[in-house]
Amino acid sequence: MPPASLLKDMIELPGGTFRMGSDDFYPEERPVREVSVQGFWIDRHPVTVAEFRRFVRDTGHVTWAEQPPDPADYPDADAELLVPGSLVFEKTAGPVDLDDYRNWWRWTPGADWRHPEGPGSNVGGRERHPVTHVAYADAVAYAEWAGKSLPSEAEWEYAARGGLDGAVFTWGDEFAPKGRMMANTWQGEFPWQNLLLDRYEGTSPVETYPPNGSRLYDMAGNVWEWTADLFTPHPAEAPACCAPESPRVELAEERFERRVIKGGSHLCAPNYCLRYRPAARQGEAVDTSTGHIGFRCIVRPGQA
Ligand SMILES: [Ca+2]
Repeated sequence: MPPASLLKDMIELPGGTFRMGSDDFYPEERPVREVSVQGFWIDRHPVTVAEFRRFVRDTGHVTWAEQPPDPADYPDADAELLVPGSLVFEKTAGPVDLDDYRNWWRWTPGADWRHPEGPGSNVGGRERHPVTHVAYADAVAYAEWAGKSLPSEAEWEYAARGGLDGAVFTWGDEFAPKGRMMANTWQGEFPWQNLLLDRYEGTSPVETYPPNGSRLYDMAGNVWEWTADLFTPHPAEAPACCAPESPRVELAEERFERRVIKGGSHLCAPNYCLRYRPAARQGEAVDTSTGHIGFRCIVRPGQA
């Protein structure tokens, strides 16, 4: 049994068997199959800015986005891209070609977890928001520091379903039951018109919306979350909409492996990316950080 201090703000889930994936939405979620997981503990909410700050203060960790890239990793990249930075979402003035995510993702030198919109921005007042602009290695480093692990995709999806086997959303089959917004997503026409029915344009404080059946918060929307699983491109994969590659990687022709991210984010809109669902998945290159990806950790029995 892990020590009580480790399990603070974590929820214990018994092992079980569930239907993973969906046949009703995007190709990369298919097919539905039965999967079993052992029991584990999982963070009640995504790792927050305040929690990540404690980790950085304790370890001196410098995130991937804050480090100058090794030119050897990006032999074809322009010199101007070989500086610390991250991808920042920028709302457009009107409708744009949805097939090209460069229309709304801006490579932004100086953007990192403390400066989510780039130099001049800060996280003041956002201590309880999920940390963002973390690459896969940053999530792994945090988990190791905390004595935890990143979940597998199956563990993450099992937790997200909260006992509602086969449901479309983590709370049921209806997007807004009785008009109630259940997650921080994007209402309106992405990427230019945000109706803010859920009140938040960017990230929101964790635990703003109701928990799922396992008392877990933000398992849908707000930020995508890294999992430990390698992402294998699906033969009929839908275009990567929410997992932009840094322009450096695009030039370097995918030198970095992709890991599965889950949960959807505040940028997921029905007209573009209906992915605030437990079955939804994308593959993000491990060197890439953005303003809409964070993570949470688990503890497996015997780990501590
Ligand atoms: Ca929103």
